[in-house]
Amino acid sequence: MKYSIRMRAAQGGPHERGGDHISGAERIVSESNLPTMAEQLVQRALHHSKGKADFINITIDGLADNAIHYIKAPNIITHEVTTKEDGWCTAQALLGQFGIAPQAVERAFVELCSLTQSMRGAMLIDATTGERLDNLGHRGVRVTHMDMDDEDGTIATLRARNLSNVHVREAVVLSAKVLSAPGIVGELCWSDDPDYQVGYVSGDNEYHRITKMKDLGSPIGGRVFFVKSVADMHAIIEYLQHTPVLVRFE
Ligand code: WAQ
Ligand code: MG
Repeated sequence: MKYSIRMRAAQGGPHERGGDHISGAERIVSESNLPTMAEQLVQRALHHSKGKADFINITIDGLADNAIHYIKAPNIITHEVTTKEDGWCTAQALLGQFGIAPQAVERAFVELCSLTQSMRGAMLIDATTGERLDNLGHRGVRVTHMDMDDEDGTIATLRARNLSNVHVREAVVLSAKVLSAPGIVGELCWSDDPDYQVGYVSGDNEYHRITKMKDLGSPIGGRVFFVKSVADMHAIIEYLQHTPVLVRFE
């Protein structure tokens, strides 16, 4: 049996009482690795560029072996851009290639750019009409129960491609799960970490890193998942939140 272990941290009290989100992370590990992992996640909550957490929640739940889905990581491609504006143009063109309608792409950028604080999860936007489909406001839909299948192998594979930071690993795992959800055709993301400007778009089993998607120093990030008009929203949200997924890198 494996365990899902998840951390969320906030400042100014718990998220549900209006605290500001500082950091969140999760892993899927064996029983023997649980104590070490709990410590690592607490350390991470306490040392974050967004500030000092005064609320930290750790949740652990057991996963039946036969409940775990194994999926492949998308191909990773990096686009070097010199300005945020170039980054947005690159992102918009790629999302168009994934079959997302211009008004949906437009809506996603408008929504992300009008945030005055970071979301904790993602907005679901109709890939044809651009309509926002979840009604979860600032919380959005949080994807959980995911990790790399083979940590050492994954780190080595990514490092060989000069992709050694934790942002990349976590974002590729999340995007792999999102792209494997029934009815999701693509994603747009940039980080809420003030010192991290890289963002990405994904679709067609590809993960396109774009080196500048926001201004340095901005603590506001977010994600949009683009959903086919005919999709079953309940099934998508259930999968994103509860189906345990391990991602294999090749
Ligand atoms: N489920 C749904 N949305 C999430 C989740 C999640 N588990 N985690 C984060 N988000 C949303 C939330 O709105 C955050 O504000 C936003 O994404 C950014 O989260 O170099 O670091 O963890 O290839 O700050 C992408 C590029 C980095 C990596 C993304 O996101 C690379 C990043 P962060
Ligand atoms: Mg962050």
